[in-house]
Amino acid sequence: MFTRREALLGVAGLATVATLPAMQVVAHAQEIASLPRERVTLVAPPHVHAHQQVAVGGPKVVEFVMAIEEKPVEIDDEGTILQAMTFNGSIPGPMMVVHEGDYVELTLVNPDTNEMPHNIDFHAATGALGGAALTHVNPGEQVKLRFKATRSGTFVYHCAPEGMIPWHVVTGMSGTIMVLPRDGLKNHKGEPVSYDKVYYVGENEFYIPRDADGNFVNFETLGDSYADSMVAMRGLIPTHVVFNGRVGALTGDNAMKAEVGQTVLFVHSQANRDTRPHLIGGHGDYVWEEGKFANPPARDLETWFIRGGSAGAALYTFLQPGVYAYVNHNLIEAAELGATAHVVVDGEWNDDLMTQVEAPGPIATH
Ligand SMILES: [Cu+2]
Repeated sequence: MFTRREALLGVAGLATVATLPAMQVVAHAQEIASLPRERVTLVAPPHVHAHQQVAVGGPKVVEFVMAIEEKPVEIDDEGTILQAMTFNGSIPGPMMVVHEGDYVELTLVNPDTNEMPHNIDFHAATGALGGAALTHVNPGEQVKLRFKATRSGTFVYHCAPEGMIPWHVVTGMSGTIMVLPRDGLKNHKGEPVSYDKVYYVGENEFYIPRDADGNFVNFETLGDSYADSMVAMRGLIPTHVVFNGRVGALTGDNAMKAEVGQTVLFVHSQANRDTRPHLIGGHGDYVWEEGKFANPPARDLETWFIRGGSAGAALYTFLQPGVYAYVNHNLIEAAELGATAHVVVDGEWNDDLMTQVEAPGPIATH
């Protein structure tokens, strides 16, 4: 346990964990300085910034900038407010894409309009608590971290300030980085596979405190929400389970879109809790459940399992038009708590795959 003041200020001790041997730093800095650089502008999920699937040329340094934004966010149609903490203003934070062997160089900005210290732990990075020990920033500070993407796959990143990690994560501070193999994705036979589009679905569960009458409490500030939120979180029963920060975020005008014949890569993260994506009426042709592209993908999956604290990837070529529901197949969480998205697919119906042989009518006597 820690006091409110400690919660707000964080514990600065982590910043001293990692010191690097000076000689090595100079040698590597010279090597890295000779690499080409690319500055990428991140986009809000479910969209993903433009990228090559097969790397062109050798390793490079890929620069990203993310600003942390604390803000109230409406998370359902009933006006329930989450005092959220976000990477770049979205829940989840934006997806970054690089290739294995590239260097990720992130500038993490904590504007002075925020109340809290923050940092970032990349599951794709090696050492210093995934970078968390080197990126602690108070309001009004920024920091720059560079790490080498040595393993391919989809990996979660999340905020991890000492003493406050679960609160920051379940109020919005997680996202995904996808490290593609330099020669692109491969199927179970090692043959190249590619996608026409990619969508990033970040799943979050929220724990909104209730008042004595059972109504959700709308707190005035992030700090005010802390103590009651911790009590609700310790009960481990979420009030909302949502994709992309809000009940229905990926439905209606914001539904994901595809065409018959298009191959879509769905990247799905959950930084805190297990989940089980399922595309109703479709499949996962190739699924990297653990999200790690060095392993062959599973084929023809109906539902795939995403471990809390990880991101997985599923590749599917749409064969029929229509509105598909993309759900967490804990159906209570999908239908009652919010974890349902839609994929609207245009194209021609294939009646070889499915047809209604007889329309509904009176029961026939045989
Ligand atoms: Cu944070």
